Order: sequence, then structure tokens, then C-alpha cells
Amino acid sequence: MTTFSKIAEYSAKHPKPADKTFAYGTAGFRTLGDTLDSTVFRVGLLAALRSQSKEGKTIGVMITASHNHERDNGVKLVDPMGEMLQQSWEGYCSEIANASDEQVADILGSIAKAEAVDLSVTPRVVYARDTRPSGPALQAALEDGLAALNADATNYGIVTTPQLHYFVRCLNTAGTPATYGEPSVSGYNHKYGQAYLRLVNGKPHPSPLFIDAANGVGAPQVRSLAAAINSPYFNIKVFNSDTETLGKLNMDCGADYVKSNQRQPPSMELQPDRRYCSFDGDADRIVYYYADAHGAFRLLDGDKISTLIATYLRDLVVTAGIDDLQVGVVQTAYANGSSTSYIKDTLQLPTSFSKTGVKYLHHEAEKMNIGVYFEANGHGTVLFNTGAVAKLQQATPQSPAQADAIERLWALRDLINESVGDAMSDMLLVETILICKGWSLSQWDAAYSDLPSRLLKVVVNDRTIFNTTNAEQTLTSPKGLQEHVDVLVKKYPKGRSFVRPSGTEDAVRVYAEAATRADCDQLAYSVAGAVF
Ligand code: 16G
Ligand code: ZN
Repeated sequence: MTTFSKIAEYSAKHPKPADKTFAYGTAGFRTLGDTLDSTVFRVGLLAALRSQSKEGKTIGVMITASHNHERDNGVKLVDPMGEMLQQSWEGYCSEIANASDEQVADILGSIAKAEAVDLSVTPRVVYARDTRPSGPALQAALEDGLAALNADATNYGIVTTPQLHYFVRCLNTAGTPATYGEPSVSGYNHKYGQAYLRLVNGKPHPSPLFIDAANGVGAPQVRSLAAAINSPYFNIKVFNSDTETLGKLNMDCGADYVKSNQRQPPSMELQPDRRYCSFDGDADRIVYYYADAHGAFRLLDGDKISTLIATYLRDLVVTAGIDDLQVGVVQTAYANGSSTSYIKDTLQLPTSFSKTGVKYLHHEAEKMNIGVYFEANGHGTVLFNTGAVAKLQQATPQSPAQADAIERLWALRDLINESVGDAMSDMLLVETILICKGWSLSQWDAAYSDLPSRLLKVVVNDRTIFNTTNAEQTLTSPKGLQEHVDVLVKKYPKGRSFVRPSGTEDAVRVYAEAATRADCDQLAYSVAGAVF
């Protein structure tokens, strides 16, 4: 039976900074690492309670601030199937994070009551962190929270965010028909590495892939994956792999840098005909890029990745002869308009839009048989829902080609981390498709041309006055602003623009695209001017 008797004593060791308010946002808590001690301690308590509310299923806790500055840190909870924490609990996270030190036990008690939690269940929690310097101290705070509730806790060390999601899913599906794999790094490497080799076996060996690991946890982990695959089919050169030197994490490198600046990290010189990709600091995002024939930088972002994957899956489904197995794509408002037209008009696949943030895309993709979801920033994956699995199981191949396509669809499902977007699993998927098609990055890129786009950050006094609807594409307040944006957009051929409050920073984002670079920039700055 869990009692809350030890909470007061532990809580006194992790006092809340009086002047701070914490909010569980799009990707958990995220702020300066040295302000998060009390929050992470309390997340430990809540993780234990969440496990009890799920009959002792294992809950994950990841300490990371992803692509953000090295001095930042963050913490988020992972639900039993490896998915993001159920939204109704996010409010509890913020509530307990902002309680006074003396109130913590009472608030936990009231949450336990509201959720009818059976406190006799043993809580099970697994946790991990990225390479940030504030990580070890925050991990110790988390361990105190878990100890205060006598949780059965396991430390997975320094792993990528998607690896932790994978472990949680493995642990909760072990011994069931939905079993996912071995909950360890070697289990992860084995599962994804073997699926990859099954898919590319017999094709020509690829040239090396140059990986920018953002000086983060992706560097050791992708090397460990390569050692496990141990094949000429996976020949990598890892750059920006210094996880020791202070100040290097995400600094002028990584997927966010490349996507935001539309250029390669200054530390990398691009050679023609080579394939490059960048992970972010916790390896849940990936973008590809190359130098074209004129030496110009060309980016293959999340939209390009999702269209590549959707095309490949659609073709396989057609070859497999399973006509009612539907492939669809979920995007956010940031998706380049050219990608959306390409999916609808050329691929003739259904698309749908969701709010920014993986949890929203994920839930939208679950509605499709095979749902491909990506944010333009390179965060995404593919989900096969139960309908898709049933249709694949029932499929009776009429020819060797059909049998092969069905076998490839199964292998692809094994190659994909369905719990969350995963740079390493996505990378193996992209590599598989390129190897199978015999494509270079420029051949992949040729499918459609991006419209010029611009993303601006506008710092405002109060971002809460900005409210949106229609997957964040339309403002409902402040009054009159959307009408103003509409008037501006109409002036530019292929113009599109939207304004949304950030879910992670005290700012408002302005996105614009138009037929030419000059028009796009003018539109972006005029909309930003209207916001300010
Ligand atoms: C978080 C999200 C990311 C999203 C970003 C938007 C997750 C795991 N991460 O980092 O997907 O693109 O927030 O940030 O959901 P913004 O709201 O500040 O623009
Ligand atoms: Zn990340």
C-alpha cells in the first residue's frame, strides 16, 4: 500500500522556486534546467501515481529539452503504449508542479481520489535522460520522487527519447499478442536492424550516409545501431558527435538548426552526390539534405519525408492487391503548400490537418488504416491501425509479386517505431526506400518543389490572447486580426499565412509562403507587423 507519509520529508529537499510558474506544454515541462528540480521531483510522484492508475503498467519519464539550448532541460511522461501522456493528466502535472512545498502530498491525494487510483498497486516507472549537463541532478530529483512512493523504478541511462518510448511499449506488451520487442538498447537495435536488412537484402549497397548528430545522444546510439547492423547496407559517418564538451549540444547543428536556417551546419562541407541528415538533440527529429549540381543547399524536410514514405506505401498496397487498405497523410499548418497539393492531386491520397505537437498528429493518424504523420520540422512516424493489421492478415496473395508486397508491408511495420517519431527508425525507413528505388536525394527531391516559406517569431506581451481554430490556421482572437491577415494574403500569388501562439515559448509564430521568395518575405513581415 502506497502511503504519502514520506512526501513531506522528500519535498523539503526539493523546494519550489517561489517566483516560478511551470506549465506542462506541448512536449512536457521545458525551461532553464537549473529551475526544474522541484518539478522533476514532483513528476516522479505523479509518474508513480499514473502507473497505479493504469493497474501497475509501466510509465516512462524522459528528461530532455530536445533541440533547445543546452542550458534548458525538460521532462515528460510516457503512457503505457509508448504514447504521450493522456491530455487529461497534463493539468495534474501543472497543478502539482505549482503547488507550495507543503501542499504536494495533499494535491497528490486529491488527484488519486479524483482518478480513483488503487494505492495498493505497485507503481512501475522507467526513466532516462539525454546528455545535458543538468541531467544527472534532475535525475536524482526524479529518483527521490519515485522513492517517496516506493516505486519499482528502472534507470535506462542516456538514450534517445524514442528509445525510451519503445522500452515502455515493450515492457507493457511483453507476453501479449502485441509484443513489441526486447526492452533494451540491444533489443531496439536488433528489431529495427533486422527489419532493415530484410527489406534491403539483395539490392545494391548504398553509398555512406553522413549524419549530423547535434552533439547529442543520437551520436553514441546511432553508432551502436550501426555496430549491431554490421553490414555494408548501413555505412555511416557521424559528425557533430561531441557529447562531452560543454556548450556544443545543438549549437549550430542539428535538425532544428538546419530546418530553421535552411542550411547545413557550418561544421559540414557538402560534397555533391552525398546523402546528409541531421538529428536533433534527443534524436526524435530528422531532416535530409544535399548539395545540388550547382552546389546549392537543398533540404528534404518532414514534408518530403512523409511524401516519400506515403508514395512507397501506396505503391506497395496497390501491388499487394489490397484495395480497401487506405494510406493517408497527416500534416500541420506548417506543411509546405506544395506538399499538400502533391499528396492530394498527384498521389491522390487523403490528407488531414492537426494542431502542432506530436500527440495531436498521432491521434489523427490513428484514424487512418496506415497513417503517415510528419511535422515539417522532421518529427513523425507511421501508424498501422487495427483495421490495417486485420486486412494484412486476411490478404491472400494471388501472385509472387503480391506475396512479396505483403511481406514488405509487414517488414516495414517492424521497421517503424509506432510509439513516436524516431530519427533512427525514420532514417532506416528513408534509406530502405531510397535503396529499393535506387534513388539519389535529388531524384527524391524532384517529386515537387517547395514554395518559398518564412517562419518568424514575434515576442508579445501576452500570447494567451491569441486563439486559433481550424488546426491553428485561423485566429479566433484578437478580434479583427484574422481579417487583416486575409487581406494581406490575398495580395500575393499562392500566398498563405497563419499566426499561432507557441506551445513552448512566450511568443507568437508567424508562418508565410508565396510563389516567390520576395513575396513570401513581404507577406511574413507584413503579417508580423499586424500582430505586433
Ligand atoms: C514541441 C513538439 C514539436 C512541435 C514544437 C512546436 C513534441 C514531442 N514536440 O517541441 O512537435 O513542433 O513543440 O513548438 O510534441 P511551438 O509550439 O513553440 O511552435
Ligand atoms: Zn527532439
